[in-house]
Amino acid sequence: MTAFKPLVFSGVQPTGNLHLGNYLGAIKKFVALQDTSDCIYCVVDLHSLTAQLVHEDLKDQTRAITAAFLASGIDPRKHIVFNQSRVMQHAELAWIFNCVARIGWMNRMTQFKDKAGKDRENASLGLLAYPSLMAADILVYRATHVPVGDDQKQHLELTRDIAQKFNNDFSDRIAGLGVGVEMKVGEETVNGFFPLTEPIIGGPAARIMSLRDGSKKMSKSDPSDLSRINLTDDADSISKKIRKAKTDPEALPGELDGLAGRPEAENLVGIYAGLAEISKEAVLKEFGGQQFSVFKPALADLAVEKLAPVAGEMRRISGDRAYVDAVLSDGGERAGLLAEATMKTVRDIIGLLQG
Ligand code: AQP
Repeated sequence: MTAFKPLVFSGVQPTGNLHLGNYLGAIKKFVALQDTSDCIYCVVDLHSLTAQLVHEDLKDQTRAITAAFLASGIDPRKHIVFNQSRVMQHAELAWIFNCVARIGWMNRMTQFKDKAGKDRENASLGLLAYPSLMAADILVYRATHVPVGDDQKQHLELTRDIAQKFNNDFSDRIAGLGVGVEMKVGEETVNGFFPLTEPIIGGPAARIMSLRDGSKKMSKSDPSDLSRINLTDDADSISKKIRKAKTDPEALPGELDGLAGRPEAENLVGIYAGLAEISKEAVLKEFGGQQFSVFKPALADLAVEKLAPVAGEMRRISGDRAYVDAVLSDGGERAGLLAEATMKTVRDIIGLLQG
């Protein structure tokens, strides 16, 4: 039985300063996966248009995210790093997926509901169709694994739904052209052109929450800078933000159960665990019974120790704009070849008249 070749794909939007949530929830995983898989990492600039259509500095923000990838340790020679808009096949496949996916599926997305707010009728069509473009980003490479934070879980389920519907709708043509790959869906073995991509989510830092409100995720678009630790923050800012982070008056518990109903405490413990690459249980073993007056300085020291080298590298790499642009251009060319190979077959499957 042939199988899909394992391939990792993920993306980050150039919508502002990267924060600790992006770093622990996504980028650190990108770096770790490089040792075991072929990886494609993309700055998803077309996606960012759903947040803000007119950008003063979209090019520089795209370069800044690229610099963060490289500074964190992603190797652009062994893997592929590029920005989405260079490879037009993403948008082409997204259009096809717009015709495969159902409006009801999009309407159910919690990210759409959150971002559209009360005035949904006035939200852009792009915001509604965001998950369809995300599915295209992944499936134009027939990627099998996607490392993301927990907030993207629903979008990845939708990516699987789109792949499955495409495979079903075109099953005869896929079989006729002999371009299907066998895969397991539950108990059944089915033949499809697109893989049912697996999310890679998990660990203690899959969803880092705001430092000001343990019920909201840490986000680039939160108006309060105190809510997040930016990858570009200096040591003083990191320490100040952790010192001011909202907590409760109790000491840290010795066991995980003791964090129930204490979202801010749980968040800080998760951040420590993510940075130290240990479990939350191990953090509580060390700090159980201690007050935040002891835990917060230890967390601040750890955050500075882990983030300062990344921030320094980011500054150095950002200073070499020609290098960053060359990485994106080279990555775009390599990604474009892979994407075009997929699209040639997709056009055949659909029956579009080709040159
Ligand atoms: N708080 C978080 N905890 C863990 N992972 C997170 N991610 C984002 N926030 C957290 C993960 O980071 C990757 C890139 O995210 P993105 O920039 O493409 O999109 P986003 O999820 O919309 O990020 P933000 O920071 O919340 O931006 P805004 O404020 O613009 O919406 C993804 O893998 C994401 O899961």
